[in-house]
Amino acid sequence: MYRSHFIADVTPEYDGKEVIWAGWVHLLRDLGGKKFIILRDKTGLGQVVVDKNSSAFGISQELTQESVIQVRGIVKADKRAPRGIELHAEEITLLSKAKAPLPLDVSGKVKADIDTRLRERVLDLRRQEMQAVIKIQSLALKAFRETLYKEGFIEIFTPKIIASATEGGAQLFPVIYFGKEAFLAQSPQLYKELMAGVVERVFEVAPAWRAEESDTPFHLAEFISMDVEMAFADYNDVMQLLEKILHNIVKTIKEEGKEELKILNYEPPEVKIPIKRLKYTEAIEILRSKGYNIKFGDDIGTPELRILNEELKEDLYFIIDWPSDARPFYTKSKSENPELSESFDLIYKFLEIVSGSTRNHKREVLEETLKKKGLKPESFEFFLKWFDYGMPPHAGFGMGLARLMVMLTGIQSVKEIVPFPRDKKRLTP
Ligand code: AMO
Repeated sequence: MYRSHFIADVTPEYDGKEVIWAGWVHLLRDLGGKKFIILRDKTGLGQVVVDKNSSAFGISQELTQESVIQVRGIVKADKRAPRGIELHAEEITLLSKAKAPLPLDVSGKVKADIDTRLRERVLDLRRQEMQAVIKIQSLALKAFRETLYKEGFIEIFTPKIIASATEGGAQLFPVIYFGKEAFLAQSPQLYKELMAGVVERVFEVAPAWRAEESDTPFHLAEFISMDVEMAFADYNDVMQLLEKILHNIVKTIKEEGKEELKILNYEPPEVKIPIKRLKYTEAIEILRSKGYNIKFGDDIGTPELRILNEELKEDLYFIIDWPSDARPFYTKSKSENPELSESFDLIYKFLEIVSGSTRNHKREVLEETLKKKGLKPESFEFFLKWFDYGMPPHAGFGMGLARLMVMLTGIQSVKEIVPFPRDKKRLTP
């Protein structure tokens, strides 16, 4: 048994009892012949006191910051100590000695730049702030899954080595697959659609890969995509589902992540339902009225999104009904105006977090849109074939976890959020 209690579980009521803690040496201090060890475990920090005449004193002299130790001792209630208790060490076992000096200060007193932080990443992740980010992300995933289970969705996995592009060809990572060319999945798009044609309501949380050339704070070469696909539904239905999901995610984090939000000194925005829906054509009009030279069909970039955010006075808004030409081949056009599509992006301030649509569910239409986009229907036969055998109308969306975390933590770069980010410059650690 390495420990009898986590640090935070020991309260002043334990006065006089023996407990065993295990964790990392966060800080060390010498004071009047005594040694103070601030010990850290996953629940927080606790104070260990080593008296000069304790048999643990000898080994305490050898300790370095971030060494891993086990401490057996007697709890003393003391109002002056952090959390009202301290542990008087009787025995210390050194489980793993850390080299000194550390390349990065885990206590957070000495600030490091982002390149140092990413290079010395495991030490950086041990900092309180990063542990809070990791915990908030886990809460977001829990709320995502719970909301979907409640709505009758099933979690699935789809292949990550695939035969063709789904979101445009330029960003594909090729892999050699038994001598043939294959690619890392940019998105589970086509397979999640096929699965919606089996069990109707599916979701997946999995990595996706894009060989992004642009080095922005919001692009990664590998990101976790939270995907949803729903049969017998259109884009309005999935936007409503997304509103519920986001509402529950923020609620869960505010309720269960109070400590973590306090550490980050951040409050995520309330998700007011319904979230504002702005038509693409209205967005273009607003931007033109502000002097932007933007025409129908153009993408709406970050500077333009910032303007919309200011004009709408909403931090969270949908831009709906994008031009059909600007969306992937699987996106359904509006029947009354085929120039526009049944599609949406969810924007947080100036950042696209989610993208979704009603899908084409007729084979002839898919073949036509593939050709229009210069793609060969034959290359997609593995997908199209199943549209001959009963594919229900369906809709869905994909949400980038790291971008969602920008909204949930206030951290302005996905590279700081993801534990081991992959981008053009980084393949290790
Ligand atoms: P899209 O290409 O818009 O849509 O991607 C969906 C969401 O994934 C996130 N994202 C990224 N996050 C970090 N780094 C990247 N390089 C990156 N690229 C995308 C964004 C984005 O909103 N198949 C469709 C979704 C659907 O319609 O179901 C798709 O992939 O948050």
